[in-house]
Amino acid sequence: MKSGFVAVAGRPNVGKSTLVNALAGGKVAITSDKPQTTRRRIFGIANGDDYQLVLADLPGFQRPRDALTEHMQRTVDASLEDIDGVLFVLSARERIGAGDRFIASRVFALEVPVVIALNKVDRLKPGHIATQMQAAAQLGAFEQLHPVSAKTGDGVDELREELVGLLPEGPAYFPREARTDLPLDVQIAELIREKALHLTREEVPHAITAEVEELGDKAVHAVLYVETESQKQILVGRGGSMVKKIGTRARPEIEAVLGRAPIYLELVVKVRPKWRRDEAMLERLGI
Ligand SMILES: Nc1nc2c(ncn2[C@@H]2O[C@H](COP(=O)(O)OP(=O)(O)O)[C@@H](O)[C@H]2O)c(=O)[nH]1
Ligand SMILES: [Mg+2]
Repeated sequence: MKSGFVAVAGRPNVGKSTLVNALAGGKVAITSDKPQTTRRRIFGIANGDDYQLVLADLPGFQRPRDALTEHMQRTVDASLEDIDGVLFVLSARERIGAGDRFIASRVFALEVPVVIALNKVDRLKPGHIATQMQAAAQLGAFEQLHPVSAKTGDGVDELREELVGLLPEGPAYFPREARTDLPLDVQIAELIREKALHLTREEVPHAITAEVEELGDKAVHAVLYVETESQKQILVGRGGSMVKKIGTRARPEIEAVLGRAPIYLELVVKVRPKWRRDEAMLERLGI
């Protein structure tokens, strides 16, 4: 069989995580329109009869500002070693410019095959897509360029086939039914963080992290951490309305991940000043 690793690179918000989910055939990575949604490396695994394609969804390239972003950048650098190819994702909805060229300079220097996905082509005019494809083609010596929509699934099967074509002969690195390498408690914490990200804005999303403290048969105890008392007030909401909403949205997805229902979700909000600079906390979170 064919098996191997493909790293997914691209500017923030171009749809890397959404595309990894589409390629893996199910949700493995959380998504949002907030920067830094993806904080750790997540493997999305696409299994076929005769292949196992492991996609590494990564945080964006960035200049480290604190321990969190430094860890994230280290993750990116480490994940780019020993890969069989790169999936370079661009957004057809935005100008292809300096940010994409910066990432192109990194990925084409890796000396592995690069496949470009021009994402978000849903509801775009063919003329506009053609113009963006021409701009994308200037970025470097790519293998193939695929217009896709991670949202509708258009072009995703063809892209998957192309990526499988880059893989060498090899063993299955993960169980054939696995879709991700994340442990269950981390998957659940990520789902909770996603719902919190969707409901907050400005500096609050950056200050949120989530942790599962107890994962039982029928109950999940989880904590949402923020850095300040005022952020906590926002996440708790009036009379607890916000944290309740986060829980209500997360619960069905948690039940789907665990494959059992009903699950009782106990969710509390705690302040942990400067957790983003706290090496021990980052270690505990596995970031
Ligand atoms: N219209 C459209 N939106 C998309 C598509 N793929 C992703 N998005 C949206 O773009 C935003 C960023 O997606 P995400 O996967 O988190 O981007 P990442 O930062 O590159 O991982 C989210 O709001 C997604 O719903 C697509 O194919 N079409
Ligand atoms: Mg992402």
